[in-house]
Amino acid sequence: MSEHDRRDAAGIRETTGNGGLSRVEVVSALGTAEVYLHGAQVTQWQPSHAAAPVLWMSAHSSYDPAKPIRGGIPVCFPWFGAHDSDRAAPAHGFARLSDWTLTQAAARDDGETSLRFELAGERLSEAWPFRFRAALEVIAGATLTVALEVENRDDQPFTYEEALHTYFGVSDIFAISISGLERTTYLDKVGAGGERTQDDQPIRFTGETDRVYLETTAACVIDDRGLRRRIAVSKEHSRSTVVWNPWIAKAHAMADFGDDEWPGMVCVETANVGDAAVHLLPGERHRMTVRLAVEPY
Ligand code: TA6
Repeated sequence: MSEHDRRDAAGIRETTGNGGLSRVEVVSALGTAEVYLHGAQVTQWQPSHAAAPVLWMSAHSSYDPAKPIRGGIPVCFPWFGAHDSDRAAPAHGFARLSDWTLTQAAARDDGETSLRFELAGERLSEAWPFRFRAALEVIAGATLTVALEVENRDDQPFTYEEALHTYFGVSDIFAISISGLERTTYLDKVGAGGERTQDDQPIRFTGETDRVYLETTAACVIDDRGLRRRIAVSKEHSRSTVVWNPWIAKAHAMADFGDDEWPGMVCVETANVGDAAVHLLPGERHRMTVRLAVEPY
C-alpha cells in the first residue's frame, strides 16, 4: 500500500477515486464519509447508526475534471444556476469544477472527523473577476456539518450567490414529505414559473419540482416512511432554501442522471441566492453552514 493510500490513526485516507480523481475517505466509529478534491464535493456520508447512505449519488455521474460530479453536496459558487449575462459561464459557478486543496484533516475529541479544503482565487473567471478565498469545512461522524466560508481578498466589494446543493437518498419520492417551509413564499421554476406560497402542509411530490424558497432560515425535515427515518437539515446564515426533483423528462435529458433514478432522490439546498446574495467589502468574510442529522423512527 502506498503512503498515499495509508489510512492514518484518525481513520483518514487520501486515495485515488473514480476517474482518477483525488478523494479523501473517512472511516471512524461514528460513521464514514468521502470528499473529492474536485469541487471539494462530499460524495458520501453514513453515520454508524444509519442503515443506508444519507447522500444520493448518480450511478451515471461523471468523474471528469471538466464536469461536475452528480450527487452528494455540490458547492455552487459564486453564482447559482445559469450566469445572468455570460452564457458560456458554467452553471452554478466555477467552484464545483475547481481543484480544491486539503489543508487540514484531524480527528476531534468528540470522535467526529474535521476536514478543511481551500480554493484561493485570482480572478478565476471573467464572469466574476475578483480575488477571494473560499474554504469548505466538513465535520463528519454521527452528524454532518458543512460550512462554506468566503473572504473578499480584493480591493473592491463583490457580491456572490452560494448553495450547498445537497442530494439526499430517499426510499421513494412518493413516500416522503418535507416540513419546515409551510406558508413560505417560493419562486417556482417549473413551467410558466412565478412566485407562489407554500400552503400550511409539508411538501409532497407529484411532478417536477424546482422551487427557490425566499427569505427562510428554517430547518427542514425530510420524513421518509420507506426508510423509516427523518433527516434534519438545519442551517446558519442562509436565507434561501431550494427544493428540487427533476422527475421523468429532466432526468432523461441529463446524461449523468439515470432515467430511472429520479424517484430515489431529492435535493434540499442550503443557499443564499437572488435578493439573499452575499455582499462583502474588502477583507470581510461570510460563512454559511448546513448540519445534517438522521433520526431513525
Ligand atoms: O437546484 C436546482 C437546479 O438549479 C435545477 O434547476 C437544476 O438545474 C439543478 O439545479 C441541477 O443543476 P446542474 O447544473 O447540476 O445539472
